[in-house]
Amino acid sequence: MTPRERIVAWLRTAGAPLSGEELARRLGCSRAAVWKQIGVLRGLGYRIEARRALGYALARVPDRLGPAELEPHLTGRWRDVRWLAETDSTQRVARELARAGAPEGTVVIAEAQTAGRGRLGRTWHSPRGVNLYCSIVLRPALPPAAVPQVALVAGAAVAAALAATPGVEPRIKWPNDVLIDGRKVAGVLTEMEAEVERVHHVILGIGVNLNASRSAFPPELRERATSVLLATGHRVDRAAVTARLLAALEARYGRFLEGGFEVVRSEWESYSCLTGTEVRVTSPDGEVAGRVAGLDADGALRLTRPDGTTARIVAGEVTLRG
Ligand code: BTX
Repeated sequence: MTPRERIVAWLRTAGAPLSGEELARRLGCSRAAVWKQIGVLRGLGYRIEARRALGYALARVPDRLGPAELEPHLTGRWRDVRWLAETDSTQRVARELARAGAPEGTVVIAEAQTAGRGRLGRTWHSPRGVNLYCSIVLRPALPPAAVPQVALVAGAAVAAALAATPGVEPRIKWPNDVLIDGRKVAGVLTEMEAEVERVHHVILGIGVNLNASRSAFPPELRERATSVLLATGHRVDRAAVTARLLAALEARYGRFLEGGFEVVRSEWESYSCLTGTEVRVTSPDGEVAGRVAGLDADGALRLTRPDGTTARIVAGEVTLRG
């Protein structure tokens, strides 16, 4: 954490005002330097009151997903959060950190993205200050072919984290769209660098629409996208939801690395909106139609074709029939 982030974290947890002298002692700097940092924090939207003879007290924190705002909510071990007011794509930033040796669990969060990425070259619309855009550096000891399972694990974690919000019943559409009331609320993207047998790193990107209003989406998305605010009528505490999501993900990812996708499969299936429905899947191998039977132990989608035979789909786009 930067000195400013540490000041915020201390003021948040102190329970009583902290003197400039105490803050200077903790930071190992002068009181004048503390005063300067407090001024910068005020400029960033923190309301810090100076109580005579007592010290500084934090009256209000801005709605932001920086390390200082997340810290009180974090429960897991992934605590290295790199926050950016704006970037092109957190995927790009996380990839550069990974190439420079950032450890597993390094999290990049931006308040806005100017070139947010979806899968297959698509765009992820990323308006400022209302949603979650994060990328996490992972270093799983997996063969490259197993990496799509990481995205499924992430989909289950997103659904579980959202399900904890009253009134939200998330569903997953294979492979990893998360929907509320049939509209997309979150997307997951995995990008990896690997050799033939060994993964160097996976950058797991997650975008979740939290407090976006209808007008925050471009017209072409308004019928297909939603946010927690739009679905429930209530704004969420973005920092609390983000921390819940990171904890949900870390727990499931750990279980997945130990026991394989099988240990996450039944939870994933409990959120699936496709089981039993008639679908058409477009994949690199062509088009298949059938009824969704479920997921295989490796995360492949199992379809029962009209002639009763089974098809296994490892990648593709699903559309509902009928
Ligand atoms: P996807 O390819 O499944 O979804 C992209 C499609 O979803 C778009 O073509 C559009 O139709 C629709 N869409 C675009 N923006 C939104 C939105 N905000 N809400 C709902 N629907 C939308 C899913 O790709 C993977 C998305 C990952 C996004 C994260 S954000 C943090 C990280 N950084 C980054 O650049 N990408 C990831």
